[in-house]
Amino acid sequence: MKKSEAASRILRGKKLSADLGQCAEAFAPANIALCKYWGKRDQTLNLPVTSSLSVSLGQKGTLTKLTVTANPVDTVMLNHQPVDPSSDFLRRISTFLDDLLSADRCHFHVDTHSGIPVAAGLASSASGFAALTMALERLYEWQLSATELSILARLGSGSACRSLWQGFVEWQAGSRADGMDSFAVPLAASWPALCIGLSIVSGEGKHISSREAMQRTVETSPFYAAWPLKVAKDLQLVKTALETQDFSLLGRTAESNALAMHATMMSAWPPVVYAQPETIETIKKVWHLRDEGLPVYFTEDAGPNIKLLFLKKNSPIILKYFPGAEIVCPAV
Ligand code: 2P0
Repeated sequence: MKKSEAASRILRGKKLSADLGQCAEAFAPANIALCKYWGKRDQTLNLPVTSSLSVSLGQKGTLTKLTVTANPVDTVMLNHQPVDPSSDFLRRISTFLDDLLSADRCHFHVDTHSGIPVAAGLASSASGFAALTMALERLYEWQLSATELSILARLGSGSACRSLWQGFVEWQAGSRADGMDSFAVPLAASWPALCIGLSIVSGEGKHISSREAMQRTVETSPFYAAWPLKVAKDLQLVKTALETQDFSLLGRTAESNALAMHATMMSAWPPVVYAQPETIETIKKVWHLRDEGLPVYFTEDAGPNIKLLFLKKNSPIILKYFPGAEIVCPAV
């Protein structure tokens, strides 16, 4: 099924035209998966093989303003800089707008501000497509449900469906071919003491997109068959950890899940390794500190940056050992 067909199941009968100069803006947080999404059962609709669970990053995310223009094409500004019209970044936004609104739609000036390095494994496409979806909802006054918005955001980028909420969020994989049962739901859990430390090893773009890397993993890794079994177990463990506020269980499950995901990529062919030497150094430092009795764990996504997991009371000592880390305590 085409994306436009899936989108029209939600937008059928809704207003798709707008007046020149009309504008709307929305913010969406970035999210970090504690149990990862890695592999699709449908590449066009971004339907995942497994469910996943994330925590959103509070005020760290993307603010996007849409303005209807008379231009024959979309124009995009990212953090006050014009984006190259031939770039993948702009093409993905325009294609998403075509899929939702049809190809003979009006065009937009998209002014977007991202508080995170784009394409460095810090979920910038997640907050970007979630913010864009919410800005469209406001501009057209569609009055869609959160579930419907989550499905639309997923068509832009899988993990975007989790960025519509703060706190802990589960993306339910679903099984339908049209993806109408593949959306995220916010979880009731809260954990004010939980902190995430963003340790930026490198703000450089990825050498391979997560889209391509996950497909290669599904197709060639001999270990991929084990991944859905690992996720099923880890999802339950993360949920138990959230219910019982068991930090050690949360930390070791999230860390082990991330390492298992990277093991599937490393065993793909050609292999995919996002880590840089500084990534491994940071991981070893985490393990050393844990051996010394400090409860700190990590997770890593499709990039070289490490996200530290620890409790608020340990923030001073974390900052001592990771002086450049940016601390977010998001799950209030
Ligand atoms: C996650 N990642 O669960 C996993 C962990 C990266 C590693 O979701 O192809 O940008 O647009 O659906 O959402 C990044 O993948 O991929 C991602 P597409 P997306 O956060």
